[in-house]
Amino acid sequence: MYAQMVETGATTVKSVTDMDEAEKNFQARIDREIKIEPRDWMPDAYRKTLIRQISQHAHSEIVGQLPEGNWVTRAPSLQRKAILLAKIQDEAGHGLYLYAAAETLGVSRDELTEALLDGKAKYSSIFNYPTLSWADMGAIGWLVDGAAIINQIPLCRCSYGPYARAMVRVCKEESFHQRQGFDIMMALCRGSAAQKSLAQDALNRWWWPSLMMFGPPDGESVNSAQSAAWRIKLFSNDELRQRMVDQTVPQAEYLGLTIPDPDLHFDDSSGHYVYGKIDWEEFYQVLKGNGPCNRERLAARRTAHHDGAWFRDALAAHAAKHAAQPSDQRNAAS
Ligand code: BYC
Repeated sequence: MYAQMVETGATTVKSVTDMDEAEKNFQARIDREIKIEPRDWMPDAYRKTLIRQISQHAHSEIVGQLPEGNWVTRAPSLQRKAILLAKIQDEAGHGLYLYAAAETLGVSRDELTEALLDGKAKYSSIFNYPTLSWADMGAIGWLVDGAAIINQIPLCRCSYGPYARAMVRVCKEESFHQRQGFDIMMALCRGSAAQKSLAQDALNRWWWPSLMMFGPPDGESVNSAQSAAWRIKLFSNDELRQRMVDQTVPQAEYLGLTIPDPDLHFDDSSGHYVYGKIDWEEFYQVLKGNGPCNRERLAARRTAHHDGAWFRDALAAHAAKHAAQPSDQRNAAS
């Protein structure tokens, strides 16, 4: 379960001498930072790599609604509930833009959904952890959306036009999500001792999984070299992870919270925070389907897909009826 079945053929970088004329021209366009558009010629491995990454990203947005959905009915005020609902709705929208961007590469949304539901496609490891208290809504917004922004801002400049353009809007909305999460953390940290301890507990549980979101260390990242050559990836996993640590540690200090890493310290010579060892075994276990909530998340998606079948059928029947009408009747009806 949960193994990537998409063979992209992009785990080694093709050298210029091994490229044919079309591939050389393609690489030259990438190097000149010209965007690649759906109708442009592209190597098969570039297409497959994008389908892999964009669909994983889309699935993450959709599965990412589930941990937060757990708290909609228990939000502490009407205002917090309205904000959380709006955020979750935004994630559905992000999934939609991303599935649409993947479809421009010649794959159907049905195929992508099937790969997720069959456990063949990945989604972000972070969404396989449980949301145990209201403070987790703060920690997710602050840390998970914070990590998402750091990862996705560079994607606004990636080489594939539809993906880059989708990311511009996604990043604007993620920025609002991150602020709402930090606002929840601030409210808890300014509250009672019990509220502050909920915030600390949430940070303790979400800190390391948030750092894992950026993917394996550079030395173990099989896709990075070719994705960097194609300008799908503009920064390495470790570079972005470092950015996350550097940005978040002062925010935790402002909140009066302690990052759960005894080895964390600022290094004057590099100007960066040095952080402790990440438990990569835990990360790989989550990827294999053995995280705390993997089975629950997939079961919830399968149920939702099954329960929504009547609605999809109704939409398809309506579209077919509409298409069968002569165009003058269609215009009068609309
Ligand atoms: N979780 O060679 P690597 C969000 C896989 S949405 C699971 O470095 P790559 C949000 C990787 O797929 C967050 N799997 O891969 C939503 C690869 O396996 P395959 C999602 C992971 O692609 C709602 C293998 O490990 N964001 O933030 O070069 C609410 C080796 O890795 C993970 C995106 O998808 C992981 N964390 O780099 C709130 C952004 N990390 O496919 C927030 C777009 C790695 O070869 N994606 N793997 O079998 C990317 O930027 C890149 O795909 C990654 C990984 C940096 C994630």
